[in-house]
Amino acid sequence: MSAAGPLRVVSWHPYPSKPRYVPPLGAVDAHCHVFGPMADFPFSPKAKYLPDDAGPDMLFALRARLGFSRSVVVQASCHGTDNRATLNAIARSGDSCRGVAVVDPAVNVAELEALHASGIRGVRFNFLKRLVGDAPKDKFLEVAKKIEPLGWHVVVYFEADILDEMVPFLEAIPTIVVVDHMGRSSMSEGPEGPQVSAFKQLLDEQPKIWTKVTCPDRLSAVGDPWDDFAAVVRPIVERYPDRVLWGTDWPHPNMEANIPDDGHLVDMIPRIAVTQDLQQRLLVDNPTRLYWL
Ligand code: 0GY
Repeated sequence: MSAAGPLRVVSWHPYPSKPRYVPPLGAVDAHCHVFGPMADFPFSPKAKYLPDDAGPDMLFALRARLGFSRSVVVQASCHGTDNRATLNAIARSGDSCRGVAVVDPAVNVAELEALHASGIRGVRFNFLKRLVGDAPKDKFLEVAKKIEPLGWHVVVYFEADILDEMVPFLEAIPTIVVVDHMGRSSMSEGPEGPQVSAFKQLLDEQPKIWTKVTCPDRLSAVGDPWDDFAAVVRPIVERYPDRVLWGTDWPHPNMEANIPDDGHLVDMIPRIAVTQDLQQRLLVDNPTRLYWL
């Protein structure tokens, strides 16, 4: 704690490089966040980390530098169930953003309809103990049933060690389910490693499950240029070309070390989606289907 209050952490690269890879027209960054600004949108008293402000102006400037035209803002755990910072980013984007909210399980239909009118198209269920206090599966399933009539989907964030216990829960969700960061499967074990194989089995068994092929910075054991990530993720994109999304994860919550250069993240795209057709599906067709139709 400093004289000015608790330390607020900067988790993003100050000068991201301009990527060499140029995304197709209409490319979507389907996983990013905004933090505050805190003066307008205070963080949750239950937040497990206190980031510096990273608001919509910064997001839009980075997006333009990286060659993307649309973004999906995913409500970060530090804002709890108060979605105003996410809604502010969407409102200021001129229809170029959609959002994924975190809601109280007691949310009612009128509140969900208001979120829909503001650009929300999904809810996120977070199972990471270091980010949230509890993750009540029964309550989450009630929420999933409430959002189904709106045509929304569910985004789920969990780590590979609880995949087995997640399977029946994921099966019970009546909507499309998008798993963040491939369920944080280990990249160091290679494309046929036990965690990646178990995750692919889940995708084979449940065709409603999509995944975000994101976060080499979080998942790689070898660091930038993240060769282990490229080796594992390319076969996933090729096997499930219509069920994958890509995103920067900017402003990279909790990345105090190994903060990625966002330009390098974009340069990973042609290594995991090696044809123009795969890139078009990953960056344009799939996210457009989920968020803009
Ligand atoms: C991510 C990953 C993380 C954090 C959050 O909501 C969040 O705070 O999602 C993380 O710390 O792994 O997807 O942004």
